[in-house]
Amino acid sequence: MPLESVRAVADRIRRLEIRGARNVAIAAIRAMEALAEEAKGASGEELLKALSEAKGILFAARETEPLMRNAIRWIISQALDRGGTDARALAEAISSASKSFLKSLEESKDSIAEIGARRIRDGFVVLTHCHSSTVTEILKRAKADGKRFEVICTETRPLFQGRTTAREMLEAGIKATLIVDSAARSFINYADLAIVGADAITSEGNVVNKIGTSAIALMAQEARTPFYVASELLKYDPATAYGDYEAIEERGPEEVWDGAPEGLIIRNPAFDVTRRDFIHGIICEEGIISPHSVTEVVRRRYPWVFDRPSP
Ligand code: RI2
Repeated sequence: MPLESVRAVADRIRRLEIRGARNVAIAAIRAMEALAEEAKGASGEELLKALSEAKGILFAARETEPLMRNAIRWIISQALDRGGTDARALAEAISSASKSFLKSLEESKDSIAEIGARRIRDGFVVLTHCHSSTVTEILKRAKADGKRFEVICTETRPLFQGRTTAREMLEAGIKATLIVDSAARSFINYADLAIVGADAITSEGNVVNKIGTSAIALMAQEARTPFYVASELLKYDPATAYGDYEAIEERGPEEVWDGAPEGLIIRNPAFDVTRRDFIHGIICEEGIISPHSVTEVVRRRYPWVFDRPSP
């Protein structure tokens, strides 16, 4: 099977045309649905081989994407359980598992928005970093609930995703201020709350998010500004429970300085790790939980996550 849809989506993820952990996972799930469609006429053996290849291609697109990996693993395990080796049954199982995963992602987003919006009070200033669709959903829900508040967005070098957040806020009728990343320390004192998204949550309750997040968490601690992370529990990476470190994607130097002098070393990690001690709470579909309890909560709610993952 040619796997065209899967390759095309993986390319778009790699080039950051699709970004944000949720959007990446959704696009990958849709690619699996497309694969099931394309499988008409293929044998069970061909489809099983294609599934394994598709998984490899999608996993390799970006490395710090446990939500996508959990989703793909779950869909494949459902397909194998329900479809066996029959091509048609396998394709149907992939398609229905994909739909049900997408539905549960929507439900989680809705719960997180409802719970997170309650943390925002009238008159609040909320600081956020980068662009997280989970965070913007909370802010839009708070606005829909009639809260009056404003948002400070860091621009988020080098790719300026903060501009996306700022634009989205304006479109939602929310007052927004954009600052350069290095102004965060000057503005954290005006903030009543900081909320950021997550790309990955480790077994120790540490959070991997866009580079610069951990500095903001430190500042928030010093300024006594509560710092929250908004995330689906399925951004939990089970591999960290088995001893692996979460991989931190390092991107190309041209994103930082295109045309830099030859010989200059440029480092461009996409993410950093915020220790759990700096996080007031993780706003997730289960409620607001302590990062210390995340492994127990995931184990109770999504026990399959801990099925020893194939690499
Ligand atoms: P949602 C983004 O990473 C940001 O780090 C953001 O906080 C996180 O994904 C989660 O986004 P990137 O893909 O899943 O822009 O909340 O590198 O949309």
